[in-house]
Amino acid sequence: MKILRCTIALLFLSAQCFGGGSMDLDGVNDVIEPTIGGDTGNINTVTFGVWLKPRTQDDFDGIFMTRATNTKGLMIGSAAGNQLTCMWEGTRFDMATGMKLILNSWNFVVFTKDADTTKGYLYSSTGTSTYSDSVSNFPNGVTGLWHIGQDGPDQGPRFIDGPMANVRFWDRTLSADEVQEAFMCADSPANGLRGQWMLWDTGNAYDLSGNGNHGVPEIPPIAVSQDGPPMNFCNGGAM
Ligand SMILES: [Ca+2]
Repeated sequence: MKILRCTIALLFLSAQCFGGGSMDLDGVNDVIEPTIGGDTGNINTVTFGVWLKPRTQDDFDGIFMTRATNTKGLMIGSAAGNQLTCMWEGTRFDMATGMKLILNSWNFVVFTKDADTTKGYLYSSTGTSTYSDSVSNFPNGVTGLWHIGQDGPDQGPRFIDGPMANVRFWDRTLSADEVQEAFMCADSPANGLRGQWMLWDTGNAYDLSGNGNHGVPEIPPIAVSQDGPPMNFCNGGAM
């Protein structure tokens, strides 16, 4: 019975990670908007994770952002050459993380934040890179409207251009080992996950975390693509 349960769990995880592709954001007006509910608002540690395959990238293209209280979230920052950043309480948009997305190729990005530390992880076709510093501050809440694929409303052409999949949001800082597990789809669904949008469901972006933070395309429809994170990422396969 134990073995059967394990098999079912593994099948479920496998299907969760690589079941169906992505939403192919057009870089013009495609943005998906989940609202993070009140019960998930008052947390002081966070982890964000996302798969994306950009065709282009520019300063301030928003990956997973809110402006509900202060501007915060994942974005392509303004440090030289479009470096990835985890913007926080209106600051850190110009962090020199040294991490840059590879165009036209799948990238897995994770940032963690707590009161003392900001850490970044990038898995791409050119290898794995990490970032860490001791500049941080407590989140001032994460409740409210978030934007998958744009900096925020009325922020000009700050849209992601290309496929995105499996946007995840945790209420704690994942360790480096746990980030590796998330990359390999070996992590448990019940590990502090507060939002998970696979983005391969037609027309909508359902939150699979169980917290009901479903996303809505602001201007539907957004194209659903079969181009998803490649199978060979799973189980540590070569990129
Ligand atoms: Ca569109």
